[in-house]
Amino acid sequence: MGRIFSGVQPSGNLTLGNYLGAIRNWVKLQNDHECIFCVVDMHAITVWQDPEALRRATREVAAGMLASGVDPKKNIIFNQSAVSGHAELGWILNCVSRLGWLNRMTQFKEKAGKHKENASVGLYVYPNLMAADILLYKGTHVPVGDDQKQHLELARDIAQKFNNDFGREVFPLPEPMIFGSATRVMSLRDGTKKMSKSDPSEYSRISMTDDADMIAKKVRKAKTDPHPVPDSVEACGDRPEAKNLMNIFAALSDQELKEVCAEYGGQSFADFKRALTDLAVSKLAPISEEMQRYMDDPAQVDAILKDGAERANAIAAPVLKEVKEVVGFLQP
Ligand code: AQP
Repeated sequence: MGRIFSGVQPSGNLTLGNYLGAIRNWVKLQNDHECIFCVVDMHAITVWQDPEALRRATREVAAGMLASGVDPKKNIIFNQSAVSGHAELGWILNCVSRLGWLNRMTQFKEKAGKHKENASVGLYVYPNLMAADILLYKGTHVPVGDDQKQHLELARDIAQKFNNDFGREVFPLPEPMIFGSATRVMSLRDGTKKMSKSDPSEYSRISMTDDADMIAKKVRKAKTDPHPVPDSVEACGDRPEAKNLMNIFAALSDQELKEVCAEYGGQSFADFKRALTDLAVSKLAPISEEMQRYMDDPAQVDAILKDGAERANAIAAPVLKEVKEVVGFLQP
């Protein structure tokens, strides 16, 4: 099996969505794959980040990975801006990617909102930088939540066009790896919207740093409907908030949604929410305690990121050299 690349933006506190949709799967992958896991700080600044908050969030995301069980010896863990090849290849790929392709990206439309002319150019070309992140390491597999599938398809288009334009098979076409039922965790306030770090409502998400009381409060306040817990997957159909809570339960307990429906179907949501709170606290509290331990020792986190950046750069440098050669850049 080839090489895996994946990343998380330090754009706020890690959420349960980041954990279930990404980081938890990385822990499973690390035993039999070569993995590069990146805190993508250059992506984070496509929208405004307070510099001090960015530094803190970068360490916190790294701490979240480490506390979840991502092993910095088996894998490479680093922050994107520490390897300049991301920016260099990003520029080259800006010149390969097409405006028409970027215009189809739904995430830009969602994130830029109504006033597109006020969005940063970086936000618009973000998918090109994401392609560079993967291709800089000739990554072959990318574990992503299904919200990132469109960007990954674009990365494949860019890789293919580069190879065609220059008549050389420089880049492999990276494949998505999509995992189980909770690949898309939805907002606790609106079951049709993704749970996000940057959602203005704190009650829309469970953060990986939330303590037991906060988790209980957020689950209690989570939106549901007046009906009892659905007793089958079909009965979840047009009940997005109910389905989301049950999907979260299923993912946290490593069960199928249908098993959760069979166990809790017909009960009140008040009872189900109590069970969900207990489960979420039992799974997340040890991680948040370990995260805190790392956050209390920033020098340790920085040393892990520095070591990771050196190892990442050792893989990236020859790839970038090859790309520059193929493109026709003189290299002193
Ligand atoms: N709600 C989610 N459900 C499942 N997976 C999710 N991911 C994010 N949210 C969910 C997955 O986490 C990885 C890292 O995501 P990211 O930080 O690079 O960017 P994002 O997808 O834009 O995450 P957020 O939390 O929504 O950040 P903001 O608010 O800054 O935009 C990805 O693999 C993603 O699929």
